[in-house]
Amino acid sequence: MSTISLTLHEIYDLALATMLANGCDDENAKALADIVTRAEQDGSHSHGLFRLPGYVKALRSGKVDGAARPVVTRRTASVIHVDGQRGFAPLAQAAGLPVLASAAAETGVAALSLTNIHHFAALWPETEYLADRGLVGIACTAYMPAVAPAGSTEKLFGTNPISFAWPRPGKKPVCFDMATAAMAMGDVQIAARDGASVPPGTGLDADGNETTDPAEIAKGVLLPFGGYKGSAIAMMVELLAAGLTGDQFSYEAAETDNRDGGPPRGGEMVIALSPAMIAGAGWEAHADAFVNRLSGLEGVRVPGARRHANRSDLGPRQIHKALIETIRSLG
Ligand code: NDP
Ligand code: PYC
Repeated sequence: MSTISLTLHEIYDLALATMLANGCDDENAKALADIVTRAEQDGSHSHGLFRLPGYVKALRSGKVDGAARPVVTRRTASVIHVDGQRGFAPLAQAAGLPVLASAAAETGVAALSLTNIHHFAALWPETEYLADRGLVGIACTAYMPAVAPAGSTEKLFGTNPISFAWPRPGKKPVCFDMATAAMAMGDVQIAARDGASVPPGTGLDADGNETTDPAEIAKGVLLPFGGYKGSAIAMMVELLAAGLTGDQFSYEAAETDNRDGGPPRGGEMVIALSPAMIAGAGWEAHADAFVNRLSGLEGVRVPGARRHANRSDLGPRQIHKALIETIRSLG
């Protein structure tokens, strides 16, 4: 694979310039460039620069308002809503997460629903924001139909990611962030681009046959991870991200989306819990003993550890050359 070396500053500047050149105002462009750069820094390759062409398509088609100003409403002491006003998710999250964190610190538990947003990123930035403030974070969002529920070969669920972060004061949080599909569509697309195969059980081709060819899966369906168990979690994500926020289920998003290749409109649910208020004094040491027991087992690493190790490397990143050329042509 041919690559180009870019520093984190160059990645940020490229993302910022591309968004500004395609209709984002300063605030939206900066929020997006930040999310893209942090994804590349952490090695979340399928949700960093790889997503920029999709963001640009959504701006150019007029689906997304690059100058959107999210509106935050605190409905009760612990229920917060952000209307993203048809913008990309990062600015809406930046507006809502501080309100969510202070509500959870006051009341012990708080929920943030985001609607009218276009989410195309990883979810760990939301949950780690909360964990960095001593809170447990849970976030999920739906997408467009890509995954066949267990028992079916017809797609209904999105790839429906869910992230969970547990705070460890003075240390990096424990954080998982995963599609409920056997593999995120972004990673399937990257495997197809790079001529790689994917593990058996990832998806089916357009005729419903098992295949390890990612290009065939992109034309067919993904499978949920873990059979009916992952399917149940994907269903839960639909209900939390759409049923509970009031925004679109994945199948509804498919009915209204203009198919420009950018992120559809949808909702996101973010929940914050205060262990200090719920478990009380000593919660840090109690949970830490568990995490240490877990990570001390031969062959085990805690989720998030790979990203956190990448994060501490501030050197240049090797980015797919054709992707950089595509992005530069959009600027
Ligand atoms: P992965 O399968 O690569 O990883 C899922 C989680 O498992 C990560 O937290 C990862 O931690 C952890 N993990 C991986 N390997 C191990 C291991 N050997 N031991 C312990 N933990 C491990 O992610 P997915 O492909 O499912 O998802 C990739 C990204 O796609 C996510 O960030 C997700 O939010 C995003 N996505 C976004 C969507 C959207 O609509 N916005 C839709 C679908 C996906 P680590 O990162 O440290 O390796
Ligand atoms: O990788 O499946 C995915 C995805 C969908 C929306 C954003 N990422």
